[in-house]
Amino acid sequence: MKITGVEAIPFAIPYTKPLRFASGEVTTAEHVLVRISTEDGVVGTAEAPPRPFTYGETQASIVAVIDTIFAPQIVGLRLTERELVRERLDRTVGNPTAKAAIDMALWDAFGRTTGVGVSELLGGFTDRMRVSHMLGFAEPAAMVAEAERIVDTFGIRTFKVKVGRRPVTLDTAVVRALRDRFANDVELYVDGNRGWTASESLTAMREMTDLGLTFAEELCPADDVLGRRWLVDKLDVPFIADESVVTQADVTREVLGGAATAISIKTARTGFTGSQRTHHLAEGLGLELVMGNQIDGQLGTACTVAFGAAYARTSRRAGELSNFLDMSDDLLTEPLQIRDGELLVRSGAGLGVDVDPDKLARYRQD
Ligand code: MUC
Ligand code: MG
Repeated sequence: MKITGVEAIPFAIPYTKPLRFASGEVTTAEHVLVRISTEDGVVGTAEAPPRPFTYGETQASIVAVIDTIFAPQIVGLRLTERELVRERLDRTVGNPTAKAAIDMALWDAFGRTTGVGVSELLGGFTDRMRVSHMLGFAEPAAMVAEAERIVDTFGIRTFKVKVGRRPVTLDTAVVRALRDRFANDVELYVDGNRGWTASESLTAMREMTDLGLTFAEELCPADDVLGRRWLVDKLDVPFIADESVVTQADVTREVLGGAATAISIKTARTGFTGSQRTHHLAEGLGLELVMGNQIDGQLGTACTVAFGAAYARTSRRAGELSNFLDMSDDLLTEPLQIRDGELLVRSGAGLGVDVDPDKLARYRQD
């Protein structure tokens, strides 16, 4: 089970439709495929999605930190020495998605070595999750039409609506149009990606009180410390912390400080090992959890559903598992399929998915 190689391969696959939100936009999935090989000839894989507007990482920085710092630190360790891996990687601050992809590739390799699925290794609670779809910025009519297509084609009935534009009525009109169109047949929540101030957020949430929102996510920056506490105190729905809770210490700080009341777990930023820690912390604190999407490709989505389905608390709510639908292609030999609003965990050892070598050859950038 000894690690013999760590590769970081940049690849780029265009989106058919860009995703726009308050902190940025994505037009091409410029991700990094991480492959970990062992002395037994096993290869574990995961993907890192660079999000400079969220974590400061770029595709080039992820490749560089893995090639020059992380790979030399972990080659020679055993797959089971995850705590040692974590301790070594954490000597470098930041770089969450690079670290997470290494962690998840290790779990995939361990599952393949032992012949057990990662989701079973993590907790094995269920084999599926309901799916929540993220609606990026557009005019109200276009966002309603997109939601109709997603309901009709995939049976998805939970939507996270991107908000955070000015004036706030641009976005509240979208949410109202969705509620008018679907009545109570869909679940709706909003994510501001820090686009509004605390007072704009409260104005918007008051304007939407009759619309039955389930959650509000990261409407204003956590760094507006007192403003955010003031806002969260006034809301009557749980306030999800997403990009403000990269580490478990962040979760503790934001929740105990009154700046969040629920947590988004993204395997793309905390891997499986860190996501377990966040899950257990949230359980101890009695917080609701949502499995978030770091605008993942299919490999990243397979990781999210493997983790989310592993626990009761992460599979209770619909998970954000559908952004890959807007990509023009992907790397897997067998594409993920969302049916009747659900995504199944892949059976098979490890993550249960394989990268198609021809597709990787077509999209790799090195
Ligand atoms: C999300 O939940 O915020 C958009 C920006 C980002 O960091 O993640 C995505 C989705
Ligand atoms: Mg978010």
